[in-house]
This record gives sequence, structure tokens and C-alpha cells, in this order.
Amino acid sequence: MKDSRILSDFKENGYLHVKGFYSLDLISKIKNSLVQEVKKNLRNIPGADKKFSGGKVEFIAQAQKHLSSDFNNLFNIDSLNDLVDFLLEESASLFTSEVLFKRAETGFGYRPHQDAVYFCSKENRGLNTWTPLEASGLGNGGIWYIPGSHLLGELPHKAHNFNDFSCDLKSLTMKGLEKLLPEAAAGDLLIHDCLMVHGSAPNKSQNRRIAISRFYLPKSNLADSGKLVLNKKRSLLVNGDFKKVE
Ligand SMILES: O=C(O)CCC(=O)C(=O)O
Repeated sequence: MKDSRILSDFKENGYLHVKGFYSLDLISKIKNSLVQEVKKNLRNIPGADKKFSGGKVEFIAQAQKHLSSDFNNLFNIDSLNDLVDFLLEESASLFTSEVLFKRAETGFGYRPHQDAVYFCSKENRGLNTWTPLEASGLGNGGIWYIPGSHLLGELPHKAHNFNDFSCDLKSLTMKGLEKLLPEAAAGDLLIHDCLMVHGSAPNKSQNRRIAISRFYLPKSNLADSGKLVLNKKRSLLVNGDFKKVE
């Protein structure tokens, strides 16, 4: 995977779609482990409880602290770590991970945003590895990108619903850039730059859709304490405290 063309494509387009990156055996282990996580660790996340409805989980934000090391370790594979370091061009650390459940028929969508606004680092360098645990695409609220939008820099956002920890772009004028919605299979890996404009539609299909989003930052962006050096003015997440944008 450490090919200079992959790096230049990533820099130019702001995303990478690696088909069949994970073995289906690993995806199945991750899914099984997730069921245990939900039962054991994820029920009491502050602010996320309301997302549990009818005993079903819809969405859990900022679940990293609550995920067991056994679960996180499933992703601690050399090929993934090496690829992340290669694309960021330095050694990186996992900053946060999210479990993105979209219920069948009613699972909501994500309005257009850049992850850098949530997980802002000093230099807006970072990337998100997005792993669908089941097929994801046009039919079930798959993630979409606007390739090249990362080159526009950080765009103005507004708070959408503070309690939901979400904000979105003030406007979506992308100067001729076009939306791309990858059809991804379980086992694929999608990676996007922290400045990539992206989002997703609601899941109106008959099946749930689960993806794991893991956000990495270059180690040089981490403070000595291991906590992120953040621009507090525009951050939503400051060392575990949620702040309002604007
Ligand atoms: O999982 C999705 O549908 C979109 C997730 C997303 O926007 C994100 O991880 O930043």
C-alpha cells in the first residue's frame, strides 16, 4: 500500500477507498465483539442514552473511552497503522473512535461537515478511517464525499443541535466539485482527510447499517500530556468537554 501514487491520489482527492482491506473473518470478529461492547460498556455514555430506543442502539458518539481494549485492539493491525502513518507522513495516534449505527428505515443521516471542526488539531492534519461492517452505499445512507473539497481549507460551520454534538457547513457551495458516494462492501476501508466535506443520507433500507469511524492525528499534534492541543474557540470537544461552536 505504500505507493507514492496512492499518497498523491489521497492528497489530490482527499479520500481513499481500499477494497477488501480487512478479512471477512476480522469483520465478523469485530461485529461479534461489538455486540458484547454494547451489552457491557456502551449503555451509559452521557448524552448518548437517549439514542437507545426500544432497547436498540442507534448511535453512539465518542465511544472510544468506553470501548474495551479488546475491541480497540482488533483494529490495531500493522497494515492499518502503517497506512495511516504513510498517508499522514508521520507517526499518528488514534484520537477517537465512534460506532455509527443506523437503524433500518429510520437511521438518521449526517449533514455536510468537515471532521476537523470536531477534532481540530493545531494544523488541521488528521484523517478518519471509516470501516463499514456491512455493505454501505446509496441504498442505505452510505457516506458521501466531495473529492477535492479538503483543499478549500476549513469552511465555516454552525452548531446544528448542540445536544447531538453536531454541526454542519453554513453553506454547501463547492465551486463545481461533485459529490461521490462510494459503494463499499464489508471488508472495505474508506479513509478521508480531516478537511474533506462529507455526510450521509438517512438509512431508509430494510436493514441496519453499522460503521466504525476512527480518527487519527499526527503525534506531533498531541501535547506532552497526551491530550490534544486544541483551538478552544472553535472546538466542540476539548479534552472531553463539549463546547458550542459560534
Ligand atoms: O456513518 C455515516 O453515515 C457518516 C459518518 C460521518 O459523517 C463521520 O464519521 O464523520
